[in-house]
Amino acid sequence: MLTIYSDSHRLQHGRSELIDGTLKPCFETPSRADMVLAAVRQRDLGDVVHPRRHGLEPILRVHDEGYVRFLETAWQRWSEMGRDYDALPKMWQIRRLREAVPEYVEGQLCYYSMDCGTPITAGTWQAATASVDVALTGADRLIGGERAAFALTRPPGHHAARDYCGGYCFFNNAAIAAQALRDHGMHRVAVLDVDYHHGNGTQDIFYHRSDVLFLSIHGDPRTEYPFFLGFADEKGDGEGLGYNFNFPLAAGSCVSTWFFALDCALEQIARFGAEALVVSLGVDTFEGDPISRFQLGTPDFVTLGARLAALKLPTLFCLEGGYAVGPIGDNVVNVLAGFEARS
Ligand code: Q9C
Ligand code: ZN
Repeated sequence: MLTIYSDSHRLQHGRSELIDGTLKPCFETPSRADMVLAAVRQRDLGDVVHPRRHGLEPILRVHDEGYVRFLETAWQRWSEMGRDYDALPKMWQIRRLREAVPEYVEGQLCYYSMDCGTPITAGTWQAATASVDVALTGADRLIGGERAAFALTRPPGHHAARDYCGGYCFFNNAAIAAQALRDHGMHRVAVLDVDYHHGNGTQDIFYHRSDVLFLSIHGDPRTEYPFFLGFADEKGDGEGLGYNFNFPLAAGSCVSTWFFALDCALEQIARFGAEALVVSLGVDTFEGDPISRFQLGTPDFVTLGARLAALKLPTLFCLEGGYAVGPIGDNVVNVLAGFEARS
């Protein structure tokens, strides 16, 4: 399987994250992508190519223009005020506060963020746009007739909605790629999110649409991030009613429970008649993940890949989460190798 990768991911390197009451080094690090790339090479998954630049147009197909312009200018405006540290919000536009977009950069940072764990740095814009290009180059390959591609996207994307960042995500790589597949003649596209956390951003983007089916298997938001979305009764709205499926599972759920949910999701994808599949591939479902609580073992990821291959669809994998840095490469490549073995 072809891998698309860009070194620009390294430009996103946040300093710290608030965990258990103290500032700790960010879990979402450049070493994650390095480890995945090393495993791709070591296990001879296939060629590794650089992305082609696609510009802002495909991003603006799913993201709000004000939000995109904010991200483009945020670091410049933030550092002009003499700040040399990561831009993180300290307040949110919660109930009964003004809804207008603030003018000042710090107010905008609060307005366009969902949490305080998604640092904007000097290199964020470059890294995030390169990550989108990685996903879009993968989509190009599918449009060109390839069976599958692996977009080694970092920073990840699935928590980024139309007009906010969060959960280490700035642009929704998988959603932008799914939209690009639609725009290039694929009539029905399914996005399956297997990251431990609910793909709130992707759900937000496609919630009112029937041409893109969204399905997510994740830790129950009653106890897990992102808390405010990802419940089973969210089924889509308007035209999109019946085209959104959430499979929240209790934190600590066992492997067979997880695979049962996967089977339910795959059945829906087959029923939908998808012409292409985008997989939001987070491996933070791994038993050793430091911030998540499912129990998949490294060999289980081979099974996941094989089950996905059984759909017989052109498939684009986009990397999302996974924070056990040592095993992340094997876990990701196991999915891709499991897929290839059954293709
Ligand atoms: N104690 C992705 O996997 N913080 N994002 C959780 C847990 C946010 C994860 C803190 C987790 C976001 C792409
Ligand atoms: Zn995650």
